[in-house]
Amino acid sequence: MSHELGTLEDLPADYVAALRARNLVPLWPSLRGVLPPKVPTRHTQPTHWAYADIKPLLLKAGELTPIEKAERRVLVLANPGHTLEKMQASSAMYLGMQLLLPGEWAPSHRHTPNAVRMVVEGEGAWTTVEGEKCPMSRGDLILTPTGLWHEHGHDGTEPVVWLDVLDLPLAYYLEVSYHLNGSRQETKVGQGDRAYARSGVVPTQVFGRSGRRYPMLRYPWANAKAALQSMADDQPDLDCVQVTYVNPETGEDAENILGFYALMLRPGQTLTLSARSPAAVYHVIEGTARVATESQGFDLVPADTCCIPGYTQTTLKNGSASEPAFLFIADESPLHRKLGVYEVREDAQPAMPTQL
Ligand code: GTQ
Repeated sequence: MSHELGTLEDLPADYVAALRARNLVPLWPSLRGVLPPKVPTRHTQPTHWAYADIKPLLLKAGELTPIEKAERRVLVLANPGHTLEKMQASSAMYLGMQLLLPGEWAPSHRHTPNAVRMVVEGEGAWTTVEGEKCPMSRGDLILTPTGLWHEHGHDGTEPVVWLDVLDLPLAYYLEVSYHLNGSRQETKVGQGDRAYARSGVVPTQVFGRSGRRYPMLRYPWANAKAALQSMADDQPDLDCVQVTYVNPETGEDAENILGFYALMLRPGQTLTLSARSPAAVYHVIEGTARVATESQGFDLVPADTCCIPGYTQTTLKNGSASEPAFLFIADESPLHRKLGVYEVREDAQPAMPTQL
């Protein structure tokens, strides 16, 4: 049984004016808007950003704007469903393609939003995070979590480009987004990706844990790719050949708010992912893939990126029948789980998260 709710027009204009003058609003005309039936309203639209479009415009930015005038020379991958001015890919995710030219330096700062970098192309760049110098090569994932100092530099000879993924829209919405500037960091000896390089053994801390919330800051692509290939070889029937980037001391997601994964599509494979509450970003590291919802599809080539809203069944199809495809995925799962709103819909019938 559905009742038509009263509208604003049903009310006397002087009554509505009297409410408004006192910063009061009647709920019932807007109730269905904020609590729609079964499926949430999503501003996030399925959106594809082709690297072939981005790269020349990013290189042009390198000519137009010196690094000193940009601090971070980034073209933001903005979702039109949120309006471009909001600079967000989804409700919680921000995406940007950052360019650093040989010899340039993006000065040290730290901020409340968490960030990661997925290296797209070019050799010789590095990000120093809390004094740990992290070399950047194609496919590497570098964390710069909340509050940690970070700066980028480039000792190579060709432009370097990477994809930034931040939870900036959420931090901004929460009114907790700000930054502090610092000076060039002293780099220290030792790297988390070396100390934690062998699976199954982690450094023993005589006095408890390392005390570092983020013991590993650099996740080399060679390691993630090797793990995926082993899984695919060992388990020929496994559909979802995927690894999660985790904190090696706790096994928890690498960062607090966004989740990061690498996925392999076998040659010719089609993989259907159930509708889930978080929005997701797909970025091709190697190979080609089609990312499709029931209503739309995008054909992705290396370095292409797309965003799919939450509550949307998604089909991933390898574009090649002979080569595997490797995707980097970012999503809002850790946030949804912490908030208690994480949901998987195996069929069209919604079930509240508390019943799962
Ligand atoms: O590299 O520190 O895309 O602070 C946006 C904000 C990159 C960065 C972005 C940032 C950075």
